[in-house]
Amino acid sequence: MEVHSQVEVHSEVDSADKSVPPQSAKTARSGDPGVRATDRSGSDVHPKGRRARVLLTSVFGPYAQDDEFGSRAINPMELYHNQVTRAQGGFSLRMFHRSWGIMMIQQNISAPCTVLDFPTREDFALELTAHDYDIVGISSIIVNLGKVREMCRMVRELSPKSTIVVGGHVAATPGLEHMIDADHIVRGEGISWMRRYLGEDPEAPIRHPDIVSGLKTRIMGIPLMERKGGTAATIIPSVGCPMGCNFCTTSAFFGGKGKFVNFYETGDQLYDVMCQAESSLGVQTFFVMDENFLLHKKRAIQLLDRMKEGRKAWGMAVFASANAIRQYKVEELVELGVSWIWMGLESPRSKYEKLKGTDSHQLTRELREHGIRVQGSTIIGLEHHTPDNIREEIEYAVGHNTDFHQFMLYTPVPGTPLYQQIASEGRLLEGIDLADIHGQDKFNFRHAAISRDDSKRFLDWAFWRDFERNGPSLYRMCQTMLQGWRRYKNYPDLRVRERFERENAKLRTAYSAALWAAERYFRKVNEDVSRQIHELRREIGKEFGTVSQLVANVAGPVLLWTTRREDQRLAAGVTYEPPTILERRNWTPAAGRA
Ligand code: B12
Ligand code: SF4
Repeated sequence: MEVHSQVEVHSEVDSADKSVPPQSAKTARSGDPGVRATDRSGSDVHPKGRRARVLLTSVFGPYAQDDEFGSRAINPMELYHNQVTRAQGGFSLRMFHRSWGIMMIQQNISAPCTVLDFPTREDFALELTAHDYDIVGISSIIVNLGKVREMCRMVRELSPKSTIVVGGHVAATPGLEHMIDADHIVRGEGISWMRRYLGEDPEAPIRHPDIVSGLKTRIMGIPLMERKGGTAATIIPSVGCPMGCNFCTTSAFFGGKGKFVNFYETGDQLYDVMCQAESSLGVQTFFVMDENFLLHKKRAIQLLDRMKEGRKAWGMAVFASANAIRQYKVEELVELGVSWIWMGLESPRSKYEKLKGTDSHQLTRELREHGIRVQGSTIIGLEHHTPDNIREEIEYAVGHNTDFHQFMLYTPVPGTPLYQQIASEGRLLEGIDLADIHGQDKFNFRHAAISRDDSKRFLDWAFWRDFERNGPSLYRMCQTMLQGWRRYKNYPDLRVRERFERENAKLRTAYSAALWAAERYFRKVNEDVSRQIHELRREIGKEFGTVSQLVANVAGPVLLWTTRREDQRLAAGVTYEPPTILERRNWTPAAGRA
């Protein structure tokens, strides 16, 4: 097996039964909106069936730069620094996430399959020429369409016999078949599509891959050590969301209002998947990638029952809408291990169903008091926003004092009801490159009251104001953790005590040092935040005694120095890119023979 320069290679040779002949195509799983938009091969099943060699790849980098393929410096391949903590300088959380869609597909087909994640163009070219791939599957979202076009061109040139399949959210682009040279464009759920295409049973149970949720984490200028079990495992129970908010691409892509695709219907199934991740990855914490995990209460409660039976002190980061959260008592969430919730806080005046009847300020406060970190998500530039009311609305959002806050421009993205509506009103701006329609720069439509340039100014101001008023997210997280610790350290359920003990161990050590550094850092630039951090440090000292103070005094100055150095690096234009990763499955030397 070749090793590309700077490429991390993971390999697993799986003894899938190759003696079974290809089956005829079956109907998709219920709820599967997979659509074949173009089919130049004229066949539903690849002639080689499950013996076909498959390459699944994400689009090429580097990402955090402006280039002709659609990379944008403002749109790095990072969750937090892109959309959440980008104004927090050296305190911004830097982290990458793998392309889970293609990992899921790879795990659920029996054909020999390579996943190439975050390649450079050179890596991609090398892989195409090193092996005879029958199928090249490219995964992308809409902003990266220019890269898909280039990758299709490269496949035609370097591996002309390969069938090109394009999937992921990019498939929602109207007229995509005329923009790229692909054989199949797959809309919606991809596992069942690929299984069908390989002559496998599209309805077979879903096998979950082992996924470490984040990689190359860095904060305050320090890369965090990567050790087994140190990072949460990603679990993907379903895709889509039945709430169907008009702007929501994920919901629209998997069927829209009232629809979604479940990979695991029951809490029992989910429990088994989590046990598997626990034993293979050594984790106790899970990043549950489901747009609205708590909405499915029966499944969540069944999972809780199994966790109690199995004495699991697991922690869980979830996405959930306010209406879904309100179905539970907060103690129930705590017992379920929910330690972090990503919640939409669109606007007090918005009409989204999920927020109806909720005092989101009060809900946020309550969750934090119970040790649940809250990541709010607020949209800038809703229809009712004007230059006169938007500052007040941003203040309202920032006033939630969430641990993290994502801001995003109201953006009609192709494939959504909002896009159709704005298009039919003739309000889409012409000549905007798809690479710039991502919600972190400027409007792509004519807003009744806010200009395109002002949209960026307001968005930037929201990030800045949140940081100015509430301080670094790291500090807010520590605040929530301490509140949770105080409330639950003597809780009757041992699992809950164990989890809080585990999660809060860092408050005594690394976080104490980080807070020492943060307090000093802000003394000159934001006295108020510095005072708040000082107060928290005093409380932590009271709770954990001299150990935390000792660690803070020794390691704090180092962190202060690394944070300032990081600020300088960022000011000098340093950016971060994910590593290229190559993983093979069902791969034997014969399978890979060119
Ligand atoms: C993780 C994630 C990221 C990661 C990227 C990880 C990566 N390696 O690419 C990070 C955090 C970096 C990220 C960044 C961005 N993201 Co993002 N991200 C997600 C998120 C939360 C999860 C994706 C996921 O894994 N889902 C679970 C898997 C199983 O689903 P899936 O990827 O859709 O895959 C399924 C199908 O689509 C299909 N499929 C996928 N690939 C392929 C390939 C083939 C060949 C086939 C046949 C099928 C197929 O099969 C899969 C199984 O059913 C989604 C929201 C969501 N819930 O999906 C947003 C989402 C994909 N992101 C989105 C956006 C807009 C962005 C940003 C532009 C945001 C921004 N402005 O800040 C940036 C772009 C960065 C960049 N330079 O490219 C949008 C995409 C919108 C669109 N229509 O294109 C989404 C849907 C969020 C949203 N609702 O707005 N993102
Ligand atoms: S609740 Fe969230 S995930 Fe569901 S449709 Fe609305 S924005 Fe999308």
